[in-house]
Amino acid sequence: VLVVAITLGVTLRRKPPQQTFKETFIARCHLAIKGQYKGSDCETIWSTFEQAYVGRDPCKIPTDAYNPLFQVAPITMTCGKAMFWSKTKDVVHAYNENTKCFVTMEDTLLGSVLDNLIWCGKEGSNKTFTSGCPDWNACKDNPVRSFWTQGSTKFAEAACGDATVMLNGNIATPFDNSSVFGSVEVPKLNSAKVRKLTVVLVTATTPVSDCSNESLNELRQKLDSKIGYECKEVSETRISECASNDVSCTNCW
Ligand code: N1C
Repeated sequence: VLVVAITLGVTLRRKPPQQTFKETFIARCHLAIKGQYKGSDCETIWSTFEQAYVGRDPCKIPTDAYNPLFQVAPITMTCGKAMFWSKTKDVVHAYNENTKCFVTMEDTLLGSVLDNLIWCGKEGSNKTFTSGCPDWNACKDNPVRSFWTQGSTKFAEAACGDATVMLNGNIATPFDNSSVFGSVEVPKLNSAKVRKLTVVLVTATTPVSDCSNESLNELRQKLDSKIGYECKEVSETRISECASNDVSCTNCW
């Protein structure tokens, strides 16, 4: 009786099987392909992705390891629609999900598949791990950081026409030189393709910084001098109004 009771107890307490990393990857990939990327094959994308990091020291994955991946699932872009962000992810995605006015890295196939995920490999194993992986800053060449660095490089290189970035006006330094936006994307904006960068400085009721903030001067200096620059302070309230009502893409700010 005791053995039966224990066995039953253990069985009942066992958690339902979790979706594996691969299953999440494939499921999200199918969703993305349904939306817009017809023709891509999720199994091919998965195996190309995996080859970048499986069986390798998770601190020795250079950005180039993902080049084959970006070849099978390239970043595509509509001119005038690129939206960059830094420390404003939630606002940006809440706004874009409703309005579809802009395209962010997470709207690309690979960006939507890998958003909020963590992965790495291990030497001597052919598995994908989702815990025990190096943190963003633990080592530069980790699988997650190298993916976003390479993806953001390609996303910024693809930008054309007018580009927009949402920065956070509720912090003292809205432009952070060491962020992905500051260190990877800004240097890749090419004046042959990008006409202007508009900073939308998103502010709460009592803003901490405005368009005259010193860090935004740094941004201007870092930007190719032939690219135009404009900064607008826009309240969070206004942005959610634009997201919920019929405010046209060109009329929110
Ligand atoms: O370092 P950040 O922001 O400036 O990076 C944001 C910037 C965006 O413009 C994106 O194009 O770089 C791109 N990007 C992503 O798309 C992305 N999705 C998820 C960079 N990082 C991304 N992540 C994760 O968010 C990643 O794990 C990294 O650590 C954060 C970056 O957030 P941030 O500092 O607000």
